[in-house]
Amino acid sequence: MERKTTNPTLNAWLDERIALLNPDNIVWIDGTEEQIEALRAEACSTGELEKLNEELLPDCYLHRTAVNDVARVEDRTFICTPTKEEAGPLNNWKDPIETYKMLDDIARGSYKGRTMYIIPYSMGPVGSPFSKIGIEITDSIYVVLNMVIMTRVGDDVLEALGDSDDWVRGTHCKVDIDKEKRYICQFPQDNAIYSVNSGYGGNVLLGKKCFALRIASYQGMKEGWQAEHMLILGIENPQGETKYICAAFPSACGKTNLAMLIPPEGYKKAGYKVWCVGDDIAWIRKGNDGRLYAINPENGFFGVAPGTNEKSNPNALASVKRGTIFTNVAHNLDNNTVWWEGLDKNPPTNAREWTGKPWNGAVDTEPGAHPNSRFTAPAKNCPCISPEFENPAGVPISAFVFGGRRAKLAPLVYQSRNWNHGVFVGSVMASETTAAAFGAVGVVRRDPMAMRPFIGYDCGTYFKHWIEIGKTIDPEKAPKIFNVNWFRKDDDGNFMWPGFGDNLRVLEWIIKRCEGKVDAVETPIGFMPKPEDINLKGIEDEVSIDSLKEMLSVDKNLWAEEVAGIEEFYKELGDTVPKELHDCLARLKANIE
Ligand code: GTP
Ligand code: SPV
Ligand code: MN
Repeated sequence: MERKTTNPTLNAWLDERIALLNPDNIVWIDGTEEQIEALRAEACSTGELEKLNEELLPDCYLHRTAVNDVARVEDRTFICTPTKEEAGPLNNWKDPIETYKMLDDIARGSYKGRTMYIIPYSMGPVGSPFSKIGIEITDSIYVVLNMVIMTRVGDDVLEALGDSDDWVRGTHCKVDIDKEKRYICQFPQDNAIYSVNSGYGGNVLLGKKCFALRIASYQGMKEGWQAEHMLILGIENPQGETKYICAAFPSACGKTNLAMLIPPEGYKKAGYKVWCVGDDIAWIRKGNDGRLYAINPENGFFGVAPGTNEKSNPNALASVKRGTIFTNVAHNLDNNTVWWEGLDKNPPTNAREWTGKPWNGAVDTEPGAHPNSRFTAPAKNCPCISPEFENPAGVPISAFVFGGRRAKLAPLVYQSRNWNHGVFVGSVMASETTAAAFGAVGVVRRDPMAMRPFIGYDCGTYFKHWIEIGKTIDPEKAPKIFNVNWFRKDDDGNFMWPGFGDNLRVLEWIIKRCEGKVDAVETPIGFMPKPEDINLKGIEDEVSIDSLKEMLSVDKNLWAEEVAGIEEFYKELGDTVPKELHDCLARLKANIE
């Protein structure tokens, strides 16, 4: 093999991997346009990609995964630590030694007749003190082309790595896309990831959930920083000052939409602007001034396609107009473009649905796009990408916001009393499940900090890490912590809150709270807005003041049930749940009674 680096641990690992996987060819990905263009052409020649209309969607491609391989597989995702306790009760656990052996047996010889691509990538701007380097080997051009969009790839990454041993080993093998032998395994103590028998997004773009959340959350716990499933956005007020918010919502619960929101008319006129720093993952650490700073370790968006339209998220739509890979959407054969449910009211009549079968767009047949169909778009395409996107020092965080899909119970917004109570609020999050992972959709489950499938170690210890971080920040400088719920439904099952751009109305209250510019009402669960402090100008027809009052009410009977649910959850998590959180739970229980 061609040696591209003197790095001894990298060279030794590659030698060992090559001997095991037995590729016909080996290609180092250098990230140059010529190399990428050649790979696109090759993928088109084999049908792995289809080139879309060059005028309407320049440099855009369509990819279909196997029908059985369309989402993350949480039941086949494992944290492999020497003891089961280290992985904790929410993770599937396997013994590392046995698991390496099992995976090697599955992967052995599987690159025969194929090419091994070696992808050196950086999570975070190359050279930033926040950033970390990974090497992913894969036999999938689709993975290479997605990683090139989602991360920083190329020779400068190898240069930045030098001879260091601080890099994440990632092995991906398509094998036969056999779902019975599909495994997504993380080895936090070894900085290693091993993914076999899948070709879908979160299972195989190893920089994303596997590294930037599962491995990185463990690294953060050891090294004193945080890796979170959070968007990062900046809100610029009419005076030109920008405040940054990090928000954690579970998969397919609105991060991309919030991160790119367009202010309602009145706000736009007044001069408000929203800037997107990130839509899925935040790496957070304390800066020299004692405040918390966040970077987005990614370089693109792997966003949910269905529901994205000119009204809900025009910035996302603009982002996917060029250089984008679409996965599992419908293919409009009349003009060689793409379509998904909720794009517009005109489904193509001469089309193929996401599996490739002919489709006439009739709404009473099967959907055209898979509910978890996605776009992979470069961050630089986004019209509202923040000028701070590449800032190696990150952006200062004013507020953390937690939220999920709750048809009942959770109010539109409330604020925690202090840091520890905020950690409690995040720890008890619950949300209805979505199509982003295999399994039933719409079932309420506990999803602490939107990290349930992504914490690379024990959940109670992760809460402890949050509490410890709080102790190191001056309370004056600590982000304030909030909870929101855009998904409250009325008795007829309609969403009560218009959501999307109008969510800025709630963020405005949050920012005002951070600046000490607005009062709040103390309730049993925390601080809530006075209804008149949520600006409804322009949406009075959609949201009556009575409806808003209902969204801001605390139903003690429902909350008593919730307390029982939380007690059960904490019991499941065991004795690593910190005392500070048990104290918050006791206080909530007393407040409700
Ligand atoms: P992942 O990429 O899976 O982590 O998801 P995400 O959190 O970025 O979710 P995304 O923004 O893609 O939203 C997923 C779905 O939620 C889309 O179908 C949206 O239409 C819907 N959604 C987003 N924001 C809102 C909102 O404010 N109100 C309502 N009712 N639906 C929303
Ligand atoms: C999620 O499921 O939270 C995603 C998509 O962001 S995936 O990369 O597939 O995990
Ligand atoms: Mn996500």
